Amino acid sequence: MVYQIYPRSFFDANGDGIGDLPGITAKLDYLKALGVDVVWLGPHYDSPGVDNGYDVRDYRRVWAVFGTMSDFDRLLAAMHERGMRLVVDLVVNHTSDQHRWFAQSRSSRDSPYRDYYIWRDGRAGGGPPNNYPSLFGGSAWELDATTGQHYLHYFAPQQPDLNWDNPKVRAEVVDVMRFWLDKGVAGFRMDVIALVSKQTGLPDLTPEQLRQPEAVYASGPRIHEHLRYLRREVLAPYDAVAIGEAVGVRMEDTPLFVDARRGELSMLLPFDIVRMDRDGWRQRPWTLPRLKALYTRIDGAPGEHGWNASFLGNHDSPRAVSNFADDSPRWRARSAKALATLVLTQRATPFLYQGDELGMTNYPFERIEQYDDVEAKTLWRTLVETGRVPAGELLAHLRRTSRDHARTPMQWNASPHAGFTSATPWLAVHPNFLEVNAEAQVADDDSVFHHCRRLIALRKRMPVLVHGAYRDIDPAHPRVFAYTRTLRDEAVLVLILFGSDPLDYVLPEGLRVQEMLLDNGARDVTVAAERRIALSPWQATLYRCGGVAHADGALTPPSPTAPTGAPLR
Ligand code: TEU
Ligand code: CA
Repeated sequence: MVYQIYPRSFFDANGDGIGDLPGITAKLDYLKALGVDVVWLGPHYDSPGVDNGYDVRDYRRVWAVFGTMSDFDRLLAAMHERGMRLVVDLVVNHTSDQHRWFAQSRSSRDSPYRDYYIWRDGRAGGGPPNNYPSLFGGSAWELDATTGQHYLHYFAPQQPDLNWDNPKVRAEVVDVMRFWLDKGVAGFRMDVIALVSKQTGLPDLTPEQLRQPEAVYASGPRIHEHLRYLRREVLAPYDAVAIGEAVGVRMEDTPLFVDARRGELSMLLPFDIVRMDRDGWRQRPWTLPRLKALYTRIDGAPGEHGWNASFLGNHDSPRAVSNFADDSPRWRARSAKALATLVLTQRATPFLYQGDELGMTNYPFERIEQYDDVEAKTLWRTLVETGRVPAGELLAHLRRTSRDHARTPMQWNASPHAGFTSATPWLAVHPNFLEVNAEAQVADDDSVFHHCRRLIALRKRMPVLVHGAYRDIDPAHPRVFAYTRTLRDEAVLVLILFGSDPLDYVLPEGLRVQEMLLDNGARDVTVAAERRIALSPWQATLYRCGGVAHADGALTPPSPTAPTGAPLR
């Protein structure tokens, strides 16, 4: 089970208002109590902080605001003492524009570093070389006055894209990976790794392609060659885990990245669910059947020789309980537990994002000045300041989907600034920290924290929850998410009721529940003999069920002598 830490917002140990590495070390026992096996640490490298570290200035130096290299070594040693492993964030599609390579590259057309990046002349009549948009909004090209050429940046202008067609760049990346592996990290979460191979000739995008440019950016001609190179040169020799961030990857292409026989990545973090409701920067309404259909497709995507990652929150998404469930005071905790149940019962490595184990919620942003995120600011500059979109429309969108919702400081306790810092926090703390905080939840056995802890422990005890076949047993139901996990003669049924109205649910023919394994505190959990289950709002329950499992996850009805659904407590 992987726990994602956004270091800037986790815990501030030196009182400057910004989270840091000693802060993480101070909280390792909390993570151990939760059951964390692996920590994915967001970029900790020296950076000017335009994109909070996703703009690396020196890959071999710890960002001073987070601490020193000995702080990193102490953190890693403290993790190893607790049997935990560390995965670091590999950001090599681009560097910061303050990286020395780029300073050299932009200095002259003859620089030996010119081809570390992607430079092109503008169009004859002026303007950028092609119509590529940046994924943050605006053009993906920036004119550099010194040499009169444009350079490519899929993200902010301060994040120039590296040229992976240059073997020197690929060798530099391998060196950086070896540097951190030699220090003892277990592997990498690879930032936008599918984007590193650029389309030949960089032709304009068609109007259709412009609706989802990342799909073009993620299907470059040499991507699999480059990934096999990394596997051969460094990932295999160190037996390192390679977790690919899959923005832009089409689901049907998943096996090309993760089929173990191809020797590329260990797994992909699929974007289809967290971007399910998006049309560019706008958000579309979604339905539970659509979500369920995506889960079924994602479960099958890696193929029999591949593997998946399962997540609903990260530092680029709004808070899971606000985005997929109900963050009202009455249903926040119950529905956050329901989402954690969903994430932790998939045939995939489960990822929990910091604070989601507490059911932390979106922040009540009102004005653009309250946002920190370069993406929010770029959207404001390119859409509102140009008069294309009314301020109110963009603010309404950002209030639901901005990445800053996930970056408000971790809520540790009810002391000032939620115990995150003794100074003024770099980003506002959510006002609900008095009720929603780790200390209160560790002391409350019925909390989201303890539900996650029990789920993680159960998953470790039951191979069927890790490797069992996944089968949605009621894909059309508008409110119930019901699926089985089956492995040989073991079968678990997961029932989750979305929404705050109770519902009597009738199990499909042939399915019988035998015992309740875990539920999210929906007190009146009963299983009547005739297959009817009275589900209470946002109930999430795991049942062991009878019947013999087949490879496709189908269940043969239990033998007539098997106990029917006896009433449970
Ligand atoms: O995110 C890539 C990515 O998918 C984001 O562009 C996201 O889709 C977009 O912001 C829409 O919300 C990775 C990192 O996770 C992100 O934090 C970085 O900003 C980005 O790459 C550039 O490194
Ligand atoms: Ca600090």
